[in-house]
Amino acid sequence: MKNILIIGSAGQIGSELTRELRKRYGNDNVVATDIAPEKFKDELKAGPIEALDILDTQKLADLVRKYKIDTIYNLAALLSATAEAKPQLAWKIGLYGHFGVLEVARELGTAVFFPSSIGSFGPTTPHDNTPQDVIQRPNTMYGVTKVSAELLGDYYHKRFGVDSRGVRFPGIISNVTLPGGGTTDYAVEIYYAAVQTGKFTCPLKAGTFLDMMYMPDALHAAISIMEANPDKLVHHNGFNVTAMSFDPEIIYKAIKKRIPDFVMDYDVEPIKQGIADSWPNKMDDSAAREEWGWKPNWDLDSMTDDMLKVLSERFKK
Ligand code: AKB
Repeated sequence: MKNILIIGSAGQIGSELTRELRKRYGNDNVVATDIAPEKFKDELKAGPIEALDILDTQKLADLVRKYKIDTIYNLAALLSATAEAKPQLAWKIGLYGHFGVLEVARELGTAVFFPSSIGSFGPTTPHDNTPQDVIQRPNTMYGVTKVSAELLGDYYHKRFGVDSRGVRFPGIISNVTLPGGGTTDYAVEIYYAAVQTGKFTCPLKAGTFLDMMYMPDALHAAISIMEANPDKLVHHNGFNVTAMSFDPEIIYKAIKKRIPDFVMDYDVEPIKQGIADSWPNKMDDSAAREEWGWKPNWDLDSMTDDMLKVLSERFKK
């Protein structure tokens, strides 16, 4: 990777990935784009920024030519619960949008990163130690777009030689830009609530286990897969990657150990609960470990220490 363009730089992953890629590849070599560039934090203005709607394939191609881009990170998406509220828009962004990215990649010879998700699995997928290659019949629009984009990436690789790669992200926990409309958002919100109010109402039931990951590991995954030696890759798109699996009680106890007055109750949101119930409890990520050396660095305890430290500093009374 020499010249990189990110679609969705103002989002939860995009804002931090832009910063990390610029640290490694230089400010001028990473173009930050978003449909809402007014949301860019000031530090993102240290390098090139552009307004881009992912559905504007012509503009994407113009930017790829203008900045001599060799790698596109496509992070544009509606998260799972929002996608259930707006399925038509989720399809357009997730599928038409990604089709346009792959077409630009085919014509102009760029590599592509696509973030698939635990949402690409469905109720008939084995929930424990979910294998890399297994039945994927998601029953959400988010999942339908994710599994379709994985397949499109594989197709463009085989048929046209496009270097399309990607991972299946679990819930990502972070403290720079809040996620919005995701099923796993509770695992971010709980830390903010613990620090700001000492109380949290959880939208998922106790016993709902899901894969999760701290943002530094997610950035490491998104960059390492694109830097991996292509000769070693058997899979290309949709590598399972995970760092931890917990349910609301386990994360609550990890926080309460550090903030003893913290309290949590439940008010289950049926849409989110239904989505979470259809997703794996814990994925097997051995293919990513074997093919490109994936290994997470953060677990629940180290992440909780860091999240609480950063947020307590920020919201100090
Ligand atoms: C969501 O909850 O929608 C996302 C995801 C797991 O893909 N965070």
